[in-house]
Amino acid sequence: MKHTSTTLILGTALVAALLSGCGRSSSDAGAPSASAPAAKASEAAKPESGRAIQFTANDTMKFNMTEIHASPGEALSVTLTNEGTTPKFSMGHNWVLFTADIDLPAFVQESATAAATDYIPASFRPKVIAATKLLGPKESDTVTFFAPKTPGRYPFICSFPGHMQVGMKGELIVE
Ligand SMILES: [Cu+2]
Repeated sequence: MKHTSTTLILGTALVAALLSGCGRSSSDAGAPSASAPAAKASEAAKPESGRAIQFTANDTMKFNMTEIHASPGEALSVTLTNEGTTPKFSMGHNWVLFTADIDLPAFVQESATAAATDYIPASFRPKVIAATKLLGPKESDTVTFFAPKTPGRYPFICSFPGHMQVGMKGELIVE
């Protein structure tokens, strides 16, 4: 598992690709997965583009913003970039936005064992408005969605185990 500095970035990307490939093929090879169709069914219609919002995360386990604002039903395009250097298996980050009625303590408890689905348990998918992929170092992902039509405060977190508890959380305020 040692890389020279010249091959570190390529190696990390390769490992990430292999890991995600393994995850996919092992779930495909096993019993028919209930989570994939369920996740699709719960996804609402998506806009083709939206107002760009740039999030960053790093090895200090902080988002660059803990509060964002939107108007009801506004199309948003949220990008998360992991600027850290620690490998994904020990320091992955994602950005997960929930409905206002999410039971976060229950989510945190269940998500800790949901590594195979990027720490988003299938049972909580109906409460997820939008979520990026789980990102390793120097990776980036964009998710485009409509803000809720109902004004209110919608929590977002990083669902990697332990990260919400140390501050990787915030709110989308729809007003
Ligand atoms: Cu994180």
